[in-house]
Amino acid sequence: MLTFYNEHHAQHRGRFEIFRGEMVPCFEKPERADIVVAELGRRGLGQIVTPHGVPLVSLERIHTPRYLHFLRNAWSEWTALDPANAGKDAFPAVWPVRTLRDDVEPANFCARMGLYSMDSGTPLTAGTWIAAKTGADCAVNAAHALRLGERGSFALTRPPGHHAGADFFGGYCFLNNAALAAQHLLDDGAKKVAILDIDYHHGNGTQSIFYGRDDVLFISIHADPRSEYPFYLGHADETGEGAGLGYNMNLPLAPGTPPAQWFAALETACIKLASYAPDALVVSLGVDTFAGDPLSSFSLQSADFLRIGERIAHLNLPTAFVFEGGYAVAEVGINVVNVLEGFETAA
Ligand code: SP5
Ligand code: ZN
Repeated sequence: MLTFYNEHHAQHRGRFEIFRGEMVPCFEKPERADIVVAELGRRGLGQIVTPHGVPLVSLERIHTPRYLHFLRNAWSEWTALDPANAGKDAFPAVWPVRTLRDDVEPANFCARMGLYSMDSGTPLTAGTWIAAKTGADCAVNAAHALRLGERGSFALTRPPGHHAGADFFGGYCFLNNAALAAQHLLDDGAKKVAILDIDYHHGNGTQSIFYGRDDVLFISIHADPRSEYPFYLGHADETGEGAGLGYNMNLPLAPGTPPAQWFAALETACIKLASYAPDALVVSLGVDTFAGDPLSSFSLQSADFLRIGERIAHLNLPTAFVFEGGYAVAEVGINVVNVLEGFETAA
């Protein structure tokens, strides 16, 4: 397992998110990745390296130029509004919902924050761009490692990516690392790629990016969006559109679904993956399905994560793992590395 570690991740450090009318400390915090890298080192699961920087045109393969331009300059615009903003995170407060126009980019910074976001739970901070960009570097490097013959690779980065769409941030995500990895595999010669998203939350950004395409199969196992974030996408009847019809599979599970049923969904996903027979697989690796996770109602145990890695290994596909959610900080290292170790030992 070759791990690409985002050494700039801690520069993205949100202070608070809004929850039930209050500002609460961010669940998505730097300690998450610190603990995973420490556990990886402790278990000796292969080399941990820093990624080569990829050009911005690689990001434009997935994200729109105007969104990237916004994200790169957002912090300097925010602090230009008022020097005192340097000590505060930036949040959106207004959104172009149905009947409002999203084709005219407003000059007003707050209006653009809303245009380019989907929720108010994702603070933008001084180091968001450098952390997100270096994370994208990790993802593309992890994908490229497969093209160079690695059997498994890992993009160890935060902030996560799977909720970010072509032109919006949200759900703690800014750049869609898994989508960037999949696109790089295709751009480097793969014909078919699959993305398996096992985060507790539906990967709405990834789904939306590939929804009309048949060169990327997207499969997501997640809590039913009727009751869990991201709420407005992730239902079973979303199967793709146009050329992409049949290349999107959602396996929503009721809140409180026990591990046995979660693994039954994984089996369904793996059968579909095997029949698609991609050249490579990208796994959106969220471990917020863990019993002790503060954001989730599933109840996987730490040992279950070993089984997940083993099952994925049996697909016998070059596989790039990309870190997504997982907020039980004390166990996040064990759970993530268990997946990777399960994958390695089942080789
Ligand atoms: C990548 C990822 O896992 N993003 C998840 C985004 C979830 N955002 C909504 C969080 C709602 C907070 N609910 C707090 C429940 C406390 N018991
Ligand atoms: Zn999640």
